[in-house]
Amino acid sequence: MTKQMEYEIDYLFNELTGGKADFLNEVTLHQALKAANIHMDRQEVKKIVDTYDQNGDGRVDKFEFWSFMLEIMKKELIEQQDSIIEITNMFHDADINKDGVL
Ligand SMILES: [Ca+2]
Repeated sequence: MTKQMEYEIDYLFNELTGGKADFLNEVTLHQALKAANIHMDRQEVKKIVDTYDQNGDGRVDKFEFWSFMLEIMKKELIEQQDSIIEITNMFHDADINKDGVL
């Protein structure tokens, strides 16, 4: 977890809530997405809120938003590492005489 990531999550949360609330719900998320030109119907927005909302109060508070974002970022990090391993393997495959040079 870097300071940059912390900043980005905080920034995104404030963007979505308009800095006016410490939680998101179906209505505020729907408005935020619309403002960002992302058009989802209420059913889709509800699905997102349900995914974020861990204690089932119909709201996504900052803590829930954080843990969701961390999961996404971790997944992305793992995918990045996977592609590094893939590239390394490709290098080893192409390095037929195994002298470490192509
Ligand atoms: Ca909640």
